[in-house]
Amino acid sequence: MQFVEAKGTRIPAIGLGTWELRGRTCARLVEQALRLGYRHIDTAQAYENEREVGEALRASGVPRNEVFVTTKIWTSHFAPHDLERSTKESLNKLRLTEVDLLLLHWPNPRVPLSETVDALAHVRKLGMTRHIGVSNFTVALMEEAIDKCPAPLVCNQVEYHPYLDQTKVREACERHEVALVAYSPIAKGRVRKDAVLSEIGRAHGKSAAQVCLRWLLQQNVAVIPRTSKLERLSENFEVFDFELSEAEMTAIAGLSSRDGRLTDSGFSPKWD
Ligand code: 1BO
Repeated sequence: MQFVEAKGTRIPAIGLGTWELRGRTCARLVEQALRLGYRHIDTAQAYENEREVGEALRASGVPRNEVFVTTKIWTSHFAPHDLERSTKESLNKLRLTEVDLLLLHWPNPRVPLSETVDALAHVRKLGMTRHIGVSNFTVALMEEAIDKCPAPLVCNQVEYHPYLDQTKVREACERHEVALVAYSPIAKGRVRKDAVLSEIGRAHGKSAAQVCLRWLLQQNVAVIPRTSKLERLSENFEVFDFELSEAEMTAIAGLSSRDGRLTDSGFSPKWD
């Protein structure tokens, strides 16, 4: 297993994303992923599947201390007491005493960031999570959070794939020793039909999706591809036995475009 390291924290470089997976489908995929060797599962309060993730974790038989579990607090729970209460609720649903990483899911300008990061550091101190971080934070917001948080922030989880240039966020993460975790790393399946990725894949005996994941891993980015198909779990995991050349890395970076972002909303910050 390869890891992405940040401030002494080791995050398994590949995990299973569970956004939009619900009920039995979610539980089946998480359990199977763990049986296949995945050791990093990503969930969130907003995904409404923490209960199923916890069930799958227990059903897999994989010891708890071998799996890196991330969950995220939704923005409506950012006021200090809410944050602690909703973290307890997440742990109850997961039936865990602590998670490995607890993230603020999106920035919320309606609650002062200093209060929210104080509360986040507090639940870490209480032992509800081993590590803390943020998600969907721009460089400026991430730097503000780092500045105001009394405990180390180890991760910024953002959308990242070849169609979306995230150089600024990636470089800021490097500067601050924050792990970048990429969600939607295969652009919700769009990379599968990409001519450039497919051609590079042919040279390595790999699929376009595997090339795309490899491209991220070679930038020291952790990836959490989501799939609803069992057969894709192993495909996404088999990305550690080949290496992209400098020229291939550059060709893939050239696929980004101004309208490459797939996840946006009325409450998004002004992106970098
Ligand atoms: C709104 C969910 C984005 C990915 O976590």
